[in-house]
Amino acid sequence: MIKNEIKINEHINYFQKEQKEQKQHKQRKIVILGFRGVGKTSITTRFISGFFEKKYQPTIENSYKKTIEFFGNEYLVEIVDTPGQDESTILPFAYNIGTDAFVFVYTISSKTSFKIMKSLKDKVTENYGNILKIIVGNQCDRKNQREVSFEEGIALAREWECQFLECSAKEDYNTMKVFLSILQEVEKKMNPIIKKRKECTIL
Ligand SMILES: Nc1nc2c(ncn2[C@@H]2O[C@H](COP(=O)(O)OP(=O)(O)O)[C@@H](O)[C@H]2O)c(=O)[nH]1
Ligand SMILES: [Mg+2]
Repeated sequence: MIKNEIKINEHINYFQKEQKEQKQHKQRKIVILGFRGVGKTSITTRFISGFFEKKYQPTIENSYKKTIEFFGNEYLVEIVDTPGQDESTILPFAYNIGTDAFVFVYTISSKTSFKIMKSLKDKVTENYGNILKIIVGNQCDRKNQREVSFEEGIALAREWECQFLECSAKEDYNTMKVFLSILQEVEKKMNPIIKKRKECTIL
């Protein structure tokens, strides 16, 4: 009888501990958009597991979760890797549910993948409203095949009033920064007081 009670207490303690740990996680959901073959899956895989896959495998739709520590907080980050879009794609409503930010990816080696961004952004705004975004020019290791300049990337980001980064999933250059930058933006949006304080410090 006493043994059973101890066991039950252990269970309750374990359950309470688990609940407490879960509460400490800030949950964030990020959706990756862009033309097929730009490296959406590669960027996601780099972030989630640190690997790079040379072989191209079209994505159906995958969701991944990873816990990271960032600015003293623990985040449970969900990444939704999408199959790739073009002008005719209809964006599913599900992309909008609980989403904190969108990562718009193109490859610096394809003007088409860059041009598609405009119609994609229009669709996102039309369907989901004005959600946080970041523009990412991937495959920046392919310098000899560059079709989109760094300046063009910056100009688009100015127009969209969002952040811009070039990265290489292959060389693991700036891939982590993509996610940390957008998480920081989400944090700023959720805690405008912190943002204000930071701005004051800069001044
Ligand atoms: N050189 C280079 N190749 C990349 C990079 N990222 C992805 N790739 C390759 O590009 C192809 C498409 O990548 P994938 O992540 O599947 O693109 P997705 O269709 O947007 O998900 C694959 O063969 C990858 O190995 C990169 O940063 N540099
Ligand atoms: Mg993919």
